[in-house]
Amino acid sequence: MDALLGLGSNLGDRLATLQRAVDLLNAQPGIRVIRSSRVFETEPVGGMEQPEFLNAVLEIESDLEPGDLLAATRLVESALGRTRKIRWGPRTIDIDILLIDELTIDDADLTVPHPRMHQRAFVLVPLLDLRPAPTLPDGTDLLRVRLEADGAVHPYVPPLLSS
Ligand code: GSY
Repeated sequence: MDALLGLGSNLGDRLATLQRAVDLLNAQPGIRVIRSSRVFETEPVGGMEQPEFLNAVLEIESDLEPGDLLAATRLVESALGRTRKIRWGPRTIDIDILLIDELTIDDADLTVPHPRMHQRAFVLVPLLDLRPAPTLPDGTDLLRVRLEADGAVHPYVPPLLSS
């Protein structure tokens, strides 16, 4: 299956962390990173005073079941020092599953499409690098949605490369 992952970091060496996340994801059995969007520097969303984020979106190919894909992303987050303390707080790395093919999943620990992806410029702008006319499985045209979180989003560096 083909999936899109959202990456974000706003603590430590943010760019090195995103690159390491790409490399660790690519090294997971059953996951191949296909390509990355550019990396954007983005205003924090969620109301907390915190450093700016770097965000990117990755396209991956995977033969894992969605639950196993989630477990793999959690493993990579842990390897990069992510702890789950403050819900909207700063973090070394955040890896969100945005879309998996045309699937809709509503489980206790995994909702796909990601429930807030269509409201966030820090997801939608990088996503446009990979999907110029993005739609949700229900047909929603993501170019026509009203953003609730449209803080500043600036290109920072070219796409991440996977080794
Ligand atoms: O949901 C991801 C973590 N996060 C972010 C983020 O990745 N980027 C920006 N700009 N704001 C954020 N607020 C949270 S929470």
